[in-house]
Amino acid sequence: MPLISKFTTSFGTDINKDVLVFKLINNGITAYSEAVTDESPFYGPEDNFTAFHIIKDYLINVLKDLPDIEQFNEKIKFVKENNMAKAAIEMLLYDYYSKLNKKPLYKYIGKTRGYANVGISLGMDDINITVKKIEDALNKKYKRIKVKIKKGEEIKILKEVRDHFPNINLTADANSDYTVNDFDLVKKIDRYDLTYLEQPLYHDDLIYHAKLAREINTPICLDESITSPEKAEKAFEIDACRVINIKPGRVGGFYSSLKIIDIVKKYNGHTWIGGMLETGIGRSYNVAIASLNNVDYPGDTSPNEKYFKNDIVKNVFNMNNGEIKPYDYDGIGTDIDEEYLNKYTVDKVKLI
Ligand code: OSB
Ligand code: MG
Repeated sequence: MPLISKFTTSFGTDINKDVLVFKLINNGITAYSEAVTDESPFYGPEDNFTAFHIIKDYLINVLKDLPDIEQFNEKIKFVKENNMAKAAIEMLLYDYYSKLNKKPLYKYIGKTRGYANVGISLGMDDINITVKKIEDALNKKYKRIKVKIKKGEEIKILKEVRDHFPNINLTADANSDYTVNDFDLVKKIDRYDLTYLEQPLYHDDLIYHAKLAREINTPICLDESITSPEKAEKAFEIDACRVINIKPGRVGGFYSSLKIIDIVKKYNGHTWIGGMLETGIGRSYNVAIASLNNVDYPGDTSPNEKYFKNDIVKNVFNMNNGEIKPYDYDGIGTDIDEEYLNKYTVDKVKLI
């Protein structure tokens, strides 16, 4: 699916979204999910090919007996890591069971405020384009602006953005571009008064983030490093971060995401729901969980129109005053646009 605008991070540029979509039909119920893997393992260790393999050769066997969500999470422990593959199937079960219970997903999973607070994630661009995109986002009432940075470009980007917008809720995401030798450079980011700095160091690190946290005033938010509730617990135990970006795909699904939300609360941290440039299917899961009371910061859950001219759902989200309401239909509530789904489909496999 072509993206409306290219998306550049410290690890690369996306111009298209290549996505695995899953469909489960049972008992007259149709559930959908997507894997948040990409073509290449540049954000984390998985990609579309590894996820497909893990699902086809291991996870589908567990799904066959239609376990409940807890059983599913228990039974797939024999597969180590591969969280994005696991999440795609686990979340399919969340859609299925919330539909079976005739509840919208956002009411099925916890106490909700009824809407998600929305921020925007802007890829790296010519700085004038970034400034223009921030103006647009502020006009649309986004509640937080996140810019992507990389080593050597951070000062240029953040200085320019702060000069134009001295008072906005601003954050920066390095996608693990810095090393333990870059602390002096990273500490300069303190000047720009960020609400937090997202994943400055190695994708799987906690210890050096804790060390950096002792030397910098800007709170650290972890994304890539938090792959499980255990990791979240460890991160807070050693003060590696004050904030966690939860991507349900990265942590193995909703069951782990909900546990992490509780852990963040226990340590008086902050949390928000991230994004992986999802289609309307994955987006509906993200908006549902972002609406929970204990998700206190605005997430990367922009309306569909930021990403795709023609999404594969008909009922796209609208944002009002920086807020998006989850659908009030059962489950994830998406109305699949079969025409565009077919148009973009390059391959189809029946797994069960
Ligand atoms: O690090 O949060 C990230 C997109 C792809 C991979 C990693 C990240 C992102 C984003 C975009 O920041 C969030 C979104 O708008 O979906
Ligand atoms: Mg991130």
